[in-house]
Parts: sequence; C-alpha cells; structure tokens
Amino acid sequence: MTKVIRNGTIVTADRTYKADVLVKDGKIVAIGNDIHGDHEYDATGCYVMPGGIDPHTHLEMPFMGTYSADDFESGTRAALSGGTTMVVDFCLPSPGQSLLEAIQMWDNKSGRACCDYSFHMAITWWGEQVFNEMPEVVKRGIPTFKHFMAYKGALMVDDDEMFSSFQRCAELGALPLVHAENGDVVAQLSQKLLAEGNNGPEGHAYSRPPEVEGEATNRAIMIADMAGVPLYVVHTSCEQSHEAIRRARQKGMRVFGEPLIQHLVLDETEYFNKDWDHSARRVMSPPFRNKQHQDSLWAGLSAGSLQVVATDHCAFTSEQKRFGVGDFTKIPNGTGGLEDRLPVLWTFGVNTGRLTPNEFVAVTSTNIAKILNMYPKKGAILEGADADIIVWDPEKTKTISAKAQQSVIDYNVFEGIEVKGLPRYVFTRGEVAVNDGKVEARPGHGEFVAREPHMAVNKALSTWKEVVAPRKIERTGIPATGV
Ligand code: DUC
Ligand code: ZN
Ligand code: ZN
Ligand code: ZN
Repeated sequence: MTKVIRNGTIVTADRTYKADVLVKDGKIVAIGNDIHGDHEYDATGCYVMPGGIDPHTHLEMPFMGTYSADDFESGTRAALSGGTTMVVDFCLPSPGQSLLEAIQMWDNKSGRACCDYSFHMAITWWGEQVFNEMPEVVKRGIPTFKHFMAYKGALMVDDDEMFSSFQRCAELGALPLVHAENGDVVAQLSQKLLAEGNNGPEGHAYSRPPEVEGEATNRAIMIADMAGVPLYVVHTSCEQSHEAIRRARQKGMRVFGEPLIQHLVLDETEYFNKDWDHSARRVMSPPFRNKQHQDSLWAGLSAGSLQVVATDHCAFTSEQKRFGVGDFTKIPNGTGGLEDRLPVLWTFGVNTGRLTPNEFVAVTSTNIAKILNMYPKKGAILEGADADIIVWDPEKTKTISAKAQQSVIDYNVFEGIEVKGLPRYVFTRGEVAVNDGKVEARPGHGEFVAREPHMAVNKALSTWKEVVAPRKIERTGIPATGV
C-alpha cells in the first residue's frame, strides 16, 4: 500500500521545489514528478515539509510536588495536531535514583505515544553510580545529558558536579545540555522578595532577571570548553544568554542555543496582569522577557547564532498552579505550546518576513535532527527518510483557543492569537495523523528513536590544549624550602 502527496511545493532547510512524494512502509521511497499510488493526498497550494521535532518536552513528569498534566498520549496528540511529528522528552531520575531505573519508568510511560519520541537524560545528582551508568544510557540511544543549574535543593547540580559530568560526556561522545540560571542567586532573590511581601506570580519574574541566565550560560560555556565538549543551552530567553552563545560561536566553539516559541512572542507584561490565575499560568523558567530580548532572539534565529525553536512543554492545570497562592516559589513552573509552536512561529516568523520558509524548516526540524544526531532519518524530505511529513496550508487560519486544543489543561497561553498557516495533513511514519485538518492520531503508534553519540569536540580556545594536557616545566634552582 502506497501513499502519494501530490502537487505540493517541497520546502526543506535548503531547497524549495515542486514534486510529489511517494510513501511506503513508513518511509519516503521516491520524490519526483507525476507519481501515483494507492492513496493520494492533494497538496495543491501547500508546502510539503519535514514534520516538526520538539527537542524539549516534559510529559507526565514529577515536578514541584505534582506531575505535568499532559502525558505521552495527550502530549503527542497535541504535537501532531500542530505539525510536530517527534518529541524529545526529559527522562528525570529523582535525586539518588538509578538512571537506568528512570529509563524504565519513561519506557513505561511512553507506550501510548502517538508519534515517535526520544529521550534526554537529566543529571539530577552526581556520584559513582551516575558516572558508571552513563555509558549504558548512551548505549540505549540516549547520548544527551541535561544539567539544571537552578532549582537549588532539588534538581540543581553545582559546578564541581557539572564539570565532572561534562568530562564524562566528552569521553562518551555525548552532548551536555544546560538549564542555565544561577540557582544560588535565584534562591536568595526569591527569599528576599517573599520576606518583603512580594508573593505574587510577578515575584517569579523578579527573582530570575536576565543576568542570572547570562551568568550561568557563560559559566556553562566556559566549563564545557575546559571539558572539551560541545554544549546545548536549553530555553535561551534573553540577550545576555544569546550574547554568551554568539561570542562562543564566533570563537569557533560548538555551542547551540534554543529559544522557545513562548519567549519569542509573549512578554513580561503577562506577569503584571491583575488576574492571579492569568499570571500564574505563565510562570515558567526562565520567565518571559521584554521586547528587546525578543528582538535579540529573532535576530539570532535569522543570523544563525541560535539554531532551534522548542516549547519546553510542561503543562499544569489552573488548579495545579494554585499550589502557589501566597508563595510564587510554589507555583509549578511550566507552560504548554506543543500544538501551537509551528503555527505561531509561521505567523510571527514567516508571515512577517523574519524567517524564510527554509529557515522555518531548519529551526523547527532539520537543525534539531542534526544537533541531536538523528538526521536524515528525521528532519528530512529525502528517499529513505522516515515519512514524518506536514502538508502545510499557508492560507489556513484559526484563533487559538483552549476550548479546541488537544492538551488536557484548561487554558492556553496563546489564547486569542490568530494564526495563519496550519497543517492540512500530517504524516507520522507514513500514517495519517491529521487528515484535512482532522486529528486522527493513534495511541501506541509512536516508537522510541535511539540516537548515536556524536564524538564532536569543543576546542576552539587557544588555551584549550594546555588545560587538557598541561606542560610540565623542567625547573632549575628550586628553593630548598617553600614558606
Ligand atoms: N522550566 C519550566 O518552566 N518547567 C519545567 C522545567 C524548567 O526548567
Ligand atoms: Zn490502501
Ligand atoms: Zn529548564
Ligand atoms: Zn525544560
């Protein structure tokens, strides 16, 4: 049984051309003119693009005393409905827990995924066991390790632990990721704000100024350089962090930055809304920033100093958010976005001229597949690639509303935004998940995507060689005693 996507314009990260796409057994098997097959899908007036990949989600994750509300079923259905055909979710061991045991938990949770998925492993604690288990984690197809520089007293690792883990990543050809915020400063600012009676959601933003992110990003970059390992900075939200990444890349360092769709279009005024619920629903880390920071992120995407757009999808219901009434530090951190990332980025990026359609594909799919080492299985319209495909109608519009969303939560941070550009069809490994706009995602269809390690290094600084292999100086005339 074959499927053919006919009469569309194929848009990849580097090409735009008219052709039909033939799909068989979950793969793209031919691209050419006037192809026919058992089932034909009309893409007239549409772009045919690689399905979106979200490199950063938290599905059914235990966090801040609760669980994020979307599980692998509702989360991946939401993803597919908006053109995202793969998610990379964070496997999060509780501090002290075996990494392999955590993988088992994530395997169990992901059984009802509607689209393909992969995992990152979080390093939430450090010790001999973690060091010893890391090679097995890589062997199981998870060559990316996330480090929280914030959430002091919970998930945070200190510089000593981070440097040790980064060196281990370098040995294994694994890529470290960082949540870059200075957790010590955040903790102190939070206490001060609470003591002064500033306990509303706006306190969350005040406790995490751009400087805490810029400092941590810069620190992580320098530590990665000393460990000789590339670095991926998740949820880059501000100019200070972007600046550190830009500077590192100019020196030839392999450092990647990941803005979120939320930070690109929503700003800090959300935290000053009179309605407590409105503001609390938008509490995430890092918080939304002002327009200058947004401009910086957009510029980074078109200049190439920032490479990918993610969501950090970590959805909590209004009821869960209310755990933090009277103390903003108890508001579960996180927002949704899985189903809206592509339409919102298209509307605010492509329709405004800030991104070309090819750049859109690069930052939502192809760059991610390359950085996370699953290209061209994912992120490509090529013969032999997985048939994860979106047929994108640039004229289709809708107004975003929680009433019509797939996510299980009771609100949407993009509520009321009108988007122009939506999927007509979405294919997940050849199966139709969105059919003429209608969501037909099938729980259990999704498969785990194992990824290989990279063996890339980061050694651009001229000092690097001596940090790794210091010279020993043969000295003469050493004083008999030191004082
Ligand atoms: N930030 C969030 O807002 N939620 C999940 C974890 C994170 O780092
Ligand atoms: Zn058939
Ligand atoms: Zn984070
Ligand atoms: Zn996250």
